[in-house]
Amino acid sequence: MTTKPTVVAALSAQQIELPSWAFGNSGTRFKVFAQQGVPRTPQEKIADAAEVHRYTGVAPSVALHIPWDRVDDYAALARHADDLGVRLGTINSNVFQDDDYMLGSVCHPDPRIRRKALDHLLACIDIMDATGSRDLKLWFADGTNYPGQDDIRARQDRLAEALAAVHARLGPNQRMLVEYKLFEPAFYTMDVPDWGTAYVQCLAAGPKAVVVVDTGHHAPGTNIEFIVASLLRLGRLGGFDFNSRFYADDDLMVGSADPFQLFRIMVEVVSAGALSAESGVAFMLDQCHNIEPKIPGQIRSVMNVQEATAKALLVDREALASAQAAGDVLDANAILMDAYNTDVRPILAEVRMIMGLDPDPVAAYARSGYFEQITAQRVGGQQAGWGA
Ligand code: PSV
Ligand code: MN
Repeated sequence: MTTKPTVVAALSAQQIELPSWAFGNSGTRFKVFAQQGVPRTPQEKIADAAEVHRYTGVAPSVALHIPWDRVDDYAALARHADDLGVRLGTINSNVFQDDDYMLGSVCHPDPRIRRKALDHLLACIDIMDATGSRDLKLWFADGTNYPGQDDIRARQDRLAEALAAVHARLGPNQRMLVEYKLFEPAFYTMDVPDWGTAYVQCLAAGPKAVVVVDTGHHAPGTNIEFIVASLLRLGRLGGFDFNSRFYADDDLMVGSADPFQLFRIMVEVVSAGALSAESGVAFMLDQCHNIEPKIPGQIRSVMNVQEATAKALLVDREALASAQAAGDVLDANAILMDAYNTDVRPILAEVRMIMGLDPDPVAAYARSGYFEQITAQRVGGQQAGWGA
């Protein structure tokens, strides 16, 4: 049975990366609602992310999206993060918001557009060199809307060519995370629609290419923990983009729509020994807070991941293994459900107090006055939004 000190140690060592774009204004294609105190610059986004880390203690890095977070001096941005007690994390490449990319980026039929997209990906690695980031995240909006629109196999070849070039440019301690998505913005074929395609492309690209599982990027009913278990077994799970979905790529707060699914995913992670930072699995949030305040939304999301993790750590592994070996279906299932049904909030409060934090991060943030401060200070200028 996992002992309490082991659970406490694992929970205090957990690291969850925040997305810079969670702090900007966001919405749907129907409306983006502006909120008060929203950052105008990458520096202000990092300051907000640092607040989430201040109250949770387990969110020490911020992912950037390029060009949304473009600055002149990335080393200076990394120092700014360091001054605020956090660091820059994954660099997310953006080859989907330029008119040139209407028919795709690295899979585009025109070699000029493919070259332009590849140059952007390579420029993102230059940024990683300056920020000290380990991971480059690659998500391609590439695909087709109509049967016959383009050659499916040729597009896979173009993708493979680009991924090989990116792989060749990576430094010894850098990785590329290939993200898949079932549909949207293309509706007939996406060029990386599923984990199988991502995995096959990673295998061809080389050992530094790993798959990232965005929990919102699957068809309803998909058994995501099976995918997670398979990728862990194959040594190609690079990380997660966590968020929740009811319908499609909703980007809601992780653990809000289906906390049991998040628990089942974390059970696979814990059972494969992949929770620690050294395991090479990156735990990132990829969310937008359209109608809720953003900093508390991120704090709540981090806490939701912590709760699912705590429950996964509480699974009595030895008892589960015996029940499984004995073919005791009901007992095995009951052992898992016992862990899921445990109220882990007291143990997480204890973990926070051991870490010198307030046991209630949401209340501590609300009391801090930070929101009132940014609301008063961030007047004028252009608020950041999805796309800037
Ligand atoms: C695409 O839907 C995605 O999940 C990718 O990770 C992008 O980089 C991110 O969302 C942008 O919000
Ligand atoms: Mn994502």
